Amino acid sequence: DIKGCIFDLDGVVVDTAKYHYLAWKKLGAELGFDFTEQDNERLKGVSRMRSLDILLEIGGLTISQEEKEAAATKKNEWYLEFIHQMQPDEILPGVLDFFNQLKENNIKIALGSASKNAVLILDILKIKDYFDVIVDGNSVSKAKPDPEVFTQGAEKMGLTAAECVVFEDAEAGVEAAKNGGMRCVGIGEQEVLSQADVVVSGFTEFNIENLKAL
Ligand code: B16
Ligand code: MG
Repeated sequence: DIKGCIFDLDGVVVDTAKYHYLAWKKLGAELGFDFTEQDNERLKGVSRMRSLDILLEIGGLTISQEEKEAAATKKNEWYLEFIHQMQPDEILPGVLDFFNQLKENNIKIALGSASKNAVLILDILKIKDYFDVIVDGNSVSKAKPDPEVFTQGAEKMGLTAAECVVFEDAEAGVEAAKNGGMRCVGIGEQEVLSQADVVVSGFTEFNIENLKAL
């Protein structure tokens, strides 16, 4: 029986990728190179420092550790300016409906995100109270596809991996769920997320009956 659902944040609950993109693009411009929306695809689900390494690789730049820390801090400050302007109506379609169905069925809700800003984002979207457990970039040491973020989520809910279902939009996130022995619903495209047990375009296509049938 499914007793808990673990949600990735960016790309599953809300599209913060567009704000990450604008902030990385600004940093790239400052460093003297262009950063495209296509480049940004490579940063989805990836930690902040690893994202910076990818950005620098795209720009063909090498900088010191100290400069990297400063650049990442700057990017995050720009990102936070966008985040603070977000509105609850930016929650992706069908998400709140699905959360309410889970509550009615006594299924626990956890967050499993790589973001260090996750709690702030849930606060701004006014949905923090839905979550029984929050695991984010501040509590994990190993990045997806390592299953740590999801296994911590299951443990904190007091559940086994087999009792949990993960919702993920990134390939590495789907891999992380499978590495943790969990069922996984991919949010996005079948070709990219083929390791997931089922792939849907979003929560307008997925309800509690679909969950029970997994
Ligand atoms: P921060 P997720 C990830 O969120 C984003 O997809 C990724 O682009 C970002 O670099 C990462 O969070 C870290 O975010 O800079 O806020 O710590 O998909 O794991 O919810
Ligand atoms: Mg994601």
